[in-house]
Amino acid sequence: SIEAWFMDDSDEDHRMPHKLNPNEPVSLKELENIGVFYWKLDADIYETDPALEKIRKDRGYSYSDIITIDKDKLPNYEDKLKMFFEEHLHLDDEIRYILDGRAYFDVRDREDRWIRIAMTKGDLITLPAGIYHRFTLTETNYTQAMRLFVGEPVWKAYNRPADEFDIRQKYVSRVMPML
Ligand code: KMT
Ligand code: NI
Repeated sequence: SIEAWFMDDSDEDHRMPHKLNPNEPVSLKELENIGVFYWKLDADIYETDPALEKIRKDRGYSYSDIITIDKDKLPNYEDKLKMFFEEHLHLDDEIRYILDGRAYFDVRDREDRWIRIAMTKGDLITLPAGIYHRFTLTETNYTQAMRLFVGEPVWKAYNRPADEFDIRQKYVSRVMPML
């Protein structure tokens, strides 16, 4: 199952785990409450996997590509990682399937605390449109991920603050209806 936890607020290297002491884990249920969904798949067979095909068909994920995040393989590696780690949102869901290596996705909870989601090979996650989040490699400095999208991909990120966007307000009213 997935491993997630509330982050400490130290400024040390963000590729380290940043767990609280004692650790405060976050359950899959809590992630679902903020619109984050997760599947475990067999990444060794991603090219022919019927389970992946079914998710793609059911959810309309018509587009896919593969990004390798490695210093020697990704053009503008440092700039891209810096951008990915800026807190941002998108107008569409962010769907990522880890084929190799490791990565962290950090998402804000309802009280604006950071939850860190540890992703390893075979983990597929969907972050809802409008959620504030960021991405980093781990201390292993390498991952390969499939990026999925409904229709033609739009990668544009809007850095926080982006509270006036319709998609943000829709997201907030969906997951925080009492506010
Ligand atoms: C994003 O928008 O946060 C990303 O694309 C993260 C990097 S893709 C593995
Ligand atoms: Ni993003």
